[in-house]
Amino acid sequence: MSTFYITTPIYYVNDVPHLGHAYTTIVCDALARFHRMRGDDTRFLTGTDEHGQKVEEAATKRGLTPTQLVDQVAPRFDEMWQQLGLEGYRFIRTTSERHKAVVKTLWERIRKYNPEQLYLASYQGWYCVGCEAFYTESQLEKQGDQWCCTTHKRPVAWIDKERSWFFKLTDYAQPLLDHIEANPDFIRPDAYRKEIVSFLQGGLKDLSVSRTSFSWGIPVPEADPEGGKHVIYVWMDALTNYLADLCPDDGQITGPDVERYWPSALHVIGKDILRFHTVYWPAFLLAAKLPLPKGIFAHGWWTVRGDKISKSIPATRIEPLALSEALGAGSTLGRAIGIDAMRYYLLREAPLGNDGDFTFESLFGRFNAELANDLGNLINRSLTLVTKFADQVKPTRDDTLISQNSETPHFQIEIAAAEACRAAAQQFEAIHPSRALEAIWRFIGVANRYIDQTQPWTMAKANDPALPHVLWTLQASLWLIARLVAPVLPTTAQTIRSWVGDTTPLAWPIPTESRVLDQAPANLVASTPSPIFPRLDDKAQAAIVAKVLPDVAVVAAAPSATPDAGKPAPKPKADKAAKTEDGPLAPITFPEFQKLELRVGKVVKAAAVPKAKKLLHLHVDLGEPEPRSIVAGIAEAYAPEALVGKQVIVVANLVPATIRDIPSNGMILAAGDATILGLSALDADVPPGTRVR
Ligand code: ME8
Repeated sequence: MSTFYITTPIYYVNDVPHLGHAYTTIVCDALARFHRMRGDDTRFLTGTDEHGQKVEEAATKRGLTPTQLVDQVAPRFDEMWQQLGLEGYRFIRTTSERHKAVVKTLWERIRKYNPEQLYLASYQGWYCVGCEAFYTESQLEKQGDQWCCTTHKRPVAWIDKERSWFFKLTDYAQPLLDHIEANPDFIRPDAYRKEIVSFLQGGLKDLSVSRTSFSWGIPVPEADPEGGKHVIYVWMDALTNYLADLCPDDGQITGPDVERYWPSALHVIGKDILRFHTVYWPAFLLAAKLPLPKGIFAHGWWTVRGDKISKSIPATRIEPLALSEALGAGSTLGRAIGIDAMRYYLLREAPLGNDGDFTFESLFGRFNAELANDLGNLINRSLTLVTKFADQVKPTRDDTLISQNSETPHFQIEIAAAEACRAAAQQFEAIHPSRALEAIWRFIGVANRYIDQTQPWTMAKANDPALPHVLWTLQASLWLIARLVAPVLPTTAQTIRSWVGDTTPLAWPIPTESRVLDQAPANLVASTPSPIFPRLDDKAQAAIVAKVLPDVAVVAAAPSATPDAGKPAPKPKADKAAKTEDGPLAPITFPEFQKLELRVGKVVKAAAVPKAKKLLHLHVDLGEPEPRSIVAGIAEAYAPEALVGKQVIVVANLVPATIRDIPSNGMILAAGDATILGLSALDADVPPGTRVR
């Protein structure tokens, strides 16, 4: 039995998960499911990255301690993976004792094998808190007079001579180049291998691996003679998770799970964190005399209208549960089917490694063409035919029909089935799920054509003796398709299996020569299906858009004709805007605007409202004799103490109200919802009461 160990990046807990995080995790889940079906001893790890400046700052911003923040947000990731039905994953948190112990061991091993690999000096240079990374100016871009990070498009911070431990990364350029040359699959896809090779050929600089300007991290396990209090650089800490989950509780990097799984480790990551995984991580491992993982596979980014889906751009924040809920709304199987549809779209639309632009038109195009039409109709037609004739005809395989003539549809579908099993397995193994799906859909196309060619309803009228074989083939094809789609569409697979009465263990079928359908159990019993992927009409599409991205103005119209599988989805009809509450409103005149009395306020007091999770009771100075009492629904995003002293903009002439027995005389302007909420900000200290025009 082979082993297969697959990991996702561990995600920062400065915010809750979005579709980008779900993407990597779903890719790994699909690959893990495939390997389990192949009988491999499979381990699948994900988790959360909880230390570092970024998380510390996010906590401060919300008026929380880092521990409070990470304990609040880390479970949201685990819960999301459970709600998305991810199978058999392990979840690691970098604040766990075992992880911390393993990081300490890694540091000590690096020191032990060559003490000079870690030395004290001082760091000066640019730092992007978003990436938690040090940059030279050549790696940044200039916006106005500020250096900005190319990923976050935000100004980087200058670190001025911070005392730091350095890792002698310089020594590892050549060993890494040698390893990459000897193991061409170490970095995939090939474009990323080439990028890293040229980066290494340019030479490396030693890397600062500790920070002293904040404390939220794992302490360096040895004293600084000058008394500096160092925490280990968050990337050295985070990368170690992949090993830590295999180690025993005492933190030693050894033991049965390390030996069993580490040699097969495959890190699936986004292209944003390629350098950390393919340069720093293997260099730390080489320095600690530990074996390297088997490989790193980097995928591209999902964007929405060209912007990377990210925490910082609210208009791109697609919430995976909302998306799957909305997609499954028309099916009797509900969200579970919506999850399958989302998985299918993510894995099919963009070949792994490439970027993908999320558009509703392509999502709805694929849903209607490939799930509702190709797959849904095949299931429906096949089962309806088999059950319709069940009283007169027992589906029975007839080998003679296959061997007689290689031109017959009976022969062709046998060949196509075996080919689909082989090709899909090969593509899943090579980490090309989109190509695996293409191969499976080719077979679905053949199976649909088989019905058109054989016309079982005509055969029945003519009492054709080949009818039992045709019905058997339809049933066996569904048995096979359930298995082939199972890694990507687990609920669909389970549903098909129950409809054909397949109770045998879910294993990946291995063809013998050019036959595989003959492995279908003899005792399958078909039952009547219900529509698994009902087509999304105009109304359903508009409802999905409104639920998922109310801010997106340009929305797909229903494709007027169903596109064929593989062909690009149709273009949307021009600018058909979703009419949602948040959509554009009718224009107003200037006098109408002037009726709004917007004023600058300063929060002087803030307190929770008893038994109201979302509400805070604020006292806001508007330059009037007494501060105003205002009740605001911002408690999920702000701790009361974080608000005192903040400038806000208040709608001062809102009709007074009483909320939970508290007078509320005005409204605070804010953008977003509980997960990311910003109060309207002023970039200068303006006296309370000043009118905003
Ligand atoms: O980088 N498209 O965490 P993170 C595709 N903690 N994938 C996306 C994506 C998008 N728009 N946005 C995010 C970190 N991802 C570190 C990792 S590992 C030792 C430490 C996915 O929360 C993608 O896998 O910023 C990316 O690499 C990861 O989320 C970044 O997550």
